[in-house]
Amino acid sequence: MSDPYAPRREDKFSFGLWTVGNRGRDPFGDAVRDPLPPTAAVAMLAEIGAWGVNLHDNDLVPIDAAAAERDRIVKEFAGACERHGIVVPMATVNLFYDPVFRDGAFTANDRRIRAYALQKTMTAMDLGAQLGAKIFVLWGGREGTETDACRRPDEAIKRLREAVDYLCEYSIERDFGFKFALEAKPNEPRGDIYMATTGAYLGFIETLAHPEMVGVNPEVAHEQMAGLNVLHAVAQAWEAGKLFHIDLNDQMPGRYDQDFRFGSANVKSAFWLVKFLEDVGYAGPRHFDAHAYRTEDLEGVKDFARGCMRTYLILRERARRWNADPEIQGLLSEMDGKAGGSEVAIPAPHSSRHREALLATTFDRAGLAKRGMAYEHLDQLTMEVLLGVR
Ligand code: GLT
Ligand code: MN
Ligand code: MN
Repeated sequence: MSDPYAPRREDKFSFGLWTVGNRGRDPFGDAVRDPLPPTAAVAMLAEIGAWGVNLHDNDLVPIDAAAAERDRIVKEFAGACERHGIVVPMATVNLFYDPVFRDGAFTANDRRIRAYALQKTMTAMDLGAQLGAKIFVLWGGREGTETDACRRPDEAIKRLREAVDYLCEYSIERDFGFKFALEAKPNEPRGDIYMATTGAYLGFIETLAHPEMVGVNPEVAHEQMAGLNVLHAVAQAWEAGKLFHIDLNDQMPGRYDQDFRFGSANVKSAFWLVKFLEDVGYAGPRHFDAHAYRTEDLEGVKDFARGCMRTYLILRERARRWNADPEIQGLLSEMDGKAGGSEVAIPAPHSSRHREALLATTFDRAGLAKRGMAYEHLDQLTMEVLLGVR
C-alpha cells in the first residue's frame, strides 16, 4: 500500500530557501552547517516531495551582485526549478539583514533609507515576477524600536502605508499581478516591531489605496510568541478574505523565536489549525517557515522538512476522522439549543417584526444557564482522535 502521508503536489507544500538553507547560526553561536546552494536546495525539495520554493532577493542574488552575475544566477536557478518540477509561489525582500536597515526600512527616519528600501523591494518584485511568483510577502522585521524616543509610532504607520501604496502601484504598472501578504511579529530582532499581530495588519490594510491587493501572511510562531491563539488570527484573516499565505511552524509561547518544525511543540493547536485550513478549503501554499535544530546535519535538515509535511498530513487525516466521528457530530448538533424547542430564531437582517417578537419573548434565563455544554466530553473525544485511539 502506498504511504498515505506522502506529500503530493496538490498539497502545495513549500519551503523558503532560508529555511532548509538555515545554517544554525544563533546569537550565541556560529554556523554549524555548510551553505546550501539554491540549486541544491531545489533538488532536495524535489527529492523529499515538496511543491514550491520561496525566496528573499538575497537568498538567491547577493546584495552587491552586478547585473550579469544576477542574470546568470537567476537563469541557473530557474533551470533547476524547471528540471525538478518545483514552482516559486512566493517571493519576498530582505529588509532586515544589511546594516543600512538598523533603524528600519520603510519606517526609517532617514528618507534616503526609505527610498532605498522601496528601490530594493521593486527589484525583488522584478525577480519574483521573473520566477513566476504571484504572492509577495512583506515582513517588516526591522520596522520597530528599542526606544520610542526615535519617532512617533503613528508616523511609522503613515510611512508604512506610503510604502505599501507605492509598491501596489508598481505591481499594477508592471502588470505583475502580485498579491501582497503582510507578516506580523511582536518583537525580535527589534525590541518591539510595529504591527505586532495579524489583527493589527488587518486593520491597517483597510486604510490602503489598494486594499484588494493586500492581505496577510500569519505565522504560527509569531502569534504564539505573543501568547495569542493563532487559529483565531488565521480565522479572522480568512473570514475577511485576507488569508493570502501562511507560515507554518511551531513555538513554545513566551520564548525566543524558535521556528520549530510544524506541530512539534503544540500539537493540539496545530491540529485545530490544519482542520480549519482544510475545512474552509484554503487553496494557497502551505509554507513551512521553520528550520532544523542546530544539532542537525544535512540529513537532519531533510528529516526536519519531511517531518513538517508528514505531521501536516497526519493531522489532516485526524481532522477528517474528527469530522466523520458520529459521537462528535452528535454533540456538535446539540449545541445550538434548537432541540430545546425555542421559537426564537436569530435572523439577519434586522426586521421590525422580529425585533418586536424578540422584545416580547420571555426567556427562561435560569433554565438556560443550567445547561451543561459537554465540552469536556467533546475535548476528550478530540484528544482520543488526536492520540490515535479513536
Ligand atoms: C525571516 C522571518 C520570517 C519571515 C521571512 C520573510 S524572513 O526568516 O523570521 O518569519 O517570514 O521575510
Ligand atoms: Mn515567517
Ligand atoms: Mn519566525
